[in-house]
Parts: sequence; structure tokens; C-alpha cells
Amino acid sequence: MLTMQANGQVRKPTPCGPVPTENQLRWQDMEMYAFIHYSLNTYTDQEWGFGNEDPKLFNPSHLDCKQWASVCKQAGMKGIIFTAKHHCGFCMWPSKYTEYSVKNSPWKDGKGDVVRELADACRAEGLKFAVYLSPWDRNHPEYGRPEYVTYFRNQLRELLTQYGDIFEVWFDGANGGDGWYGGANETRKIDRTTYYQWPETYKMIRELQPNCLIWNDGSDRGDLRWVGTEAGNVGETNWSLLNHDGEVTWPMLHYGLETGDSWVPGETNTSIRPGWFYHDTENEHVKSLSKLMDTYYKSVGRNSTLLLNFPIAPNGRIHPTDSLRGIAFNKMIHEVFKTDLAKKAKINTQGNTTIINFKKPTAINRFVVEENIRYGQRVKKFALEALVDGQWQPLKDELVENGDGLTTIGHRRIICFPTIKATQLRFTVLESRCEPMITRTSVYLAPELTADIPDSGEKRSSGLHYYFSNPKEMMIDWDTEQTITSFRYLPPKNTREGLVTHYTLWASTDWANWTKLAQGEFSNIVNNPIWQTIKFAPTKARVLRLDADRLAEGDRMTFGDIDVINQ
Ligand code: FUL
Repeated sequence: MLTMQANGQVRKPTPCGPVPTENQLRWQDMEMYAFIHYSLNTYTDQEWGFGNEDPKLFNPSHLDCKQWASVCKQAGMKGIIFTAKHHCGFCMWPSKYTEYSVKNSPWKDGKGDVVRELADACRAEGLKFAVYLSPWDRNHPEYGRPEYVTYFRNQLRELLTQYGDIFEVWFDGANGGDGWYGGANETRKIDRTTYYQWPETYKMIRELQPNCLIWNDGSDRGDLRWVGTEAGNVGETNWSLLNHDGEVTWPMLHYGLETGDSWVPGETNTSIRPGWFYHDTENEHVKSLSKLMDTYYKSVGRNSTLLLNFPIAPNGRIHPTDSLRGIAFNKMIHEVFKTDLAKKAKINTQGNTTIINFKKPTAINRFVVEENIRYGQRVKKFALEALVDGQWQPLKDELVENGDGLTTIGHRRIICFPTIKATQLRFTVLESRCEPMITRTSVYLAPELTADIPDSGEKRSSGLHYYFSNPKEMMIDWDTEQTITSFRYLPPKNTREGLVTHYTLWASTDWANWTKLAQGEFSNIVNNPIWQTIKFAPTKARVLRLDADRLAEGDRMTFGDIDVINQ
């Protein structure tokens, strides 16, 4: 095994397969950075705006980008990616190419620029800055036609030339089809592989910002890849490789491709709350500390980076619950990895095996191992054993359900196991694409998370009486008339089969006359299958009817749970 020598030199550094660029290496070392979702959606309580929302709604009372940057810094984030434009098309900077921006909002009399304020605040905090620019634009009249692509590039040029260094550009792949589109109010389909002409756009990015990383979820290979879920975990096996050409399937996104011909590492994106945008109803659902630690182990601890979203509340600030949780998260990471117990131990490496000898029984529950990825990703499989009471026992990654999870390493692999008192720990590379280049083997004792704040995102059984009047129609009834204000739908778990994406909700007091309460889509429900809330004016009802106007897959609607909120 090629190990780091005492003088810090590595013997024979011959590359093994595809290797990262300097940009990708620098990016991987950032480890954690923040997403900030903020737009008109914050004021309409939506996840996806339709494109016709009034710019006048944007009028925060206390918009404070310095607070965002300070919270993110204290939460251990090395940079911020900001939604300069989300799917609704509203620009958070005064783009000269559209009227649909902050310049037509009452905020700072239309003279404000959120992108500028945040870029400046990041620099003052020593954070890097990056932008999310949604290719899908539900406001723009030309969306779907070549003119829009020119508009999109013009906007990108503004962002890449007016706000200093940009470390990453995020081109969201979502494309729901329907939108306002300048009043056309229709569904527009595009061919994702050809419409945006990415190669030309990439060329422009490389010219304007040579150090910028390109994120794109598949249609054209960028420098980084999505990991196939917004839940906050990448596969326990995670190759930083993909093929440059050809189709990208879900397993390739989630696990990478061992035989891939290009270095395309995974970025794990998730939100500190169920949704990406702020909703009052989610204030009790901010991820718990243990959930955030689990996310850390399943992203940074699996050869990925963590892109953690903090939504901005309508007043223009990060909500105190989110900021306190984010800061506690960073403190906990430092607490867990404070003392490397291998430092005091005797370390002996022979061939592909390293033995860490603590000399006396030592309580441990975390193992950290790193490869020198500058020369490629090599390890396919390894073993971890502990000597406890004179017996060698195999260890497994307790966060992995099937198998022991001891496969790839890459930039960093963290193995969590229940606390044991071991006198020795044995790490062996069992399979590797080339001779392994291990640069770190560390051991820690993480404190138990006892007084944790509960993760209130879990399912709540609402005990309602319901039945299906046909496969796409659900009835919920009560014995007596109720005044109701919202209906909530939790999609089925781990399946798209029967998942409702578009709905109409009706109410009745007599089963004969029906009032339409709401009609619409559950935005982003496929990628982020969380509780969806339909709010309406207080309505008297004895029965509710939910029509599934469109399902993600299949022809019979299902749900994980449903809930009705009474006044
Ligand atoms: C998704 C979008 O549709 C969501 O609204 C959010 O921006 C998330 C980060 O990416 O694809």
C-alpha cells in the first residue's frame, strides 16, 4: 500500500484512471457549503412559483444578507449558493434583460440587489459565493424557443461578470412543463438534451470564470453530479466517476460508476427543513441534530460534499430555529472529531493492512479513512476489525442496511459503529483498482446524542375516515359538519407509483353540491416527497374529495398519510 511517508511525500504517484481537476480538488475540500432559497415563493408559501406572481410581493422588512452569511459561517459552511432565479423567473438582481425582478418590487424602492448584498456579505465573512440560475423559467414568454436560450445566457453573463468570483453554477434540471409564459398559460415541453445547448454555455462559463464548477443533473455532463435524491444521502459505495457520454441512470447518480471515464464527483443537496423555501408550517420540522449528523456521515463521510439549504423567512432573515440548529450541527462535528485516538496509538502498516494499537482497551465508535484522490479513486472494498477482549471481531457501518458497507473510500469515508472497547483496530484493503494510496486512518469516540430535539418530520396518523370512490378519487368524511382550513397529503414512501402530482380538492356539506377548494400541483413532490399542504379560506364541509388529476406513475392513487386541519 502506498502510504504517506514521515516527510509527507508519497512514493510513486502514478494516476489511476480519471483524476480530478484542480477546481474539483479545491471544491471537494470545501466539504460543506450552504444553499439559500429565497424568492417570491417565500411570500406565496409555495415551492414552485407559476411565473405570474406579483413582484410587489417582494418587500422584506429586515432583509439582512450579513445575518445569512454569519449564520452560514458559524454553521461550518465554506460558501453560499444563492437562488438568483428560481423556476418562477423572478430575478433577485436587477437584470437588464427583464422587468420581472427586484427592480419592480417595493423593496428599497426598486433599487436593491440581493445578489450584490449577499456576494458582499460572503466576502466580508470569508465565504465563497455561487449562483443557482434555473434554466426552466415559467415567466418568460419565449421559454421553449431559441430566443429564451439567448436570454438565459445573457443573464448568466451578468451574474458571472458583475459579482466577483463565483465558485459554482447550479443549473437545476426540473422542468414541470406548464407555466405562465408571458400570459400564454400553457404547457411547454423541451428536449433537455438539445434545447439549452449546454456546450456553448459551458464555454462561456470557462472563459468568464475559469475556476467555477458546473453543476448539472445529467443532460450534459458538468463538473459535478446530483446524487439522485434530495433526502441528504449518497450511496455507501460512491465512485467519483461517470462516463462522459451516454445515458445517466439513477444508480449512476447515486453510486457513481466504477468504470466511468470521467471524474464527476457527487454533491449531496438537502434542506434543513422539509421544503426548500420557507413555510411557517415547517417551523416545528427543522431537522434534528442527530438527523443532521446522519446527513453529514452520509455525504461528507461518503466521498461527497454537503450542500445544506437554509431558507429565508418572509422578514428577510434565516429563522432562529434554523440558525441555532445549524450552529449546533457544526459544534457537534467539531466535538466528534476533536481527538484522533490513533495519534496516541502505535500504527503499523504491512502490505495492505494497517494495525492501530491503542495498547489498552479504548472506547471508540468512528473510523475515518482517506485516499489521495489527486491520483484517482482506487479502493473497492476494505475490512475493519477490532480486537475486543482478546478476540478479533469484524465491524460494519451501522448506517448501512445491507452488507457491511465497507466499499469505496475516496476523499473521505467515515464508518460509524456502536461504542466498543478495543485494544487494536485492523484496517485492510481487500480490493483496489490500482495500488491503494491511503493518506489518513483516524479513530474517534463520538459523544452519545442524548437530549436531542425530536425530528418532527415523521408521519402523523390523523385517523380520518376515507375511502376511494374510484382509483383516482378519494373521499374523506365526518359525522358532523366541520370548518376546515387546510388539507395535507403525504406521498407514499419510496415509490412513485400512485403518487399524486396534480390535484383538485372539493368540499361538500350534502354530497350533492361540490365547491372547488383548490386545484394545482404538488411542486417538486417527486424529488422531495414531503408533506404537501393545500390551504384555503375557512370552509364548512362534511366531506372532502381529492381528485388525482395526474399521478407520477401508475393509475391508482396512494398516500403515506393524509390530514385535515379544522378551525
Ligand atoms: C429542485 C427544484 O425543483 C427545487 O425547487 C429546489 O430548487 C431544489 C434544490 O432543486 O430540482
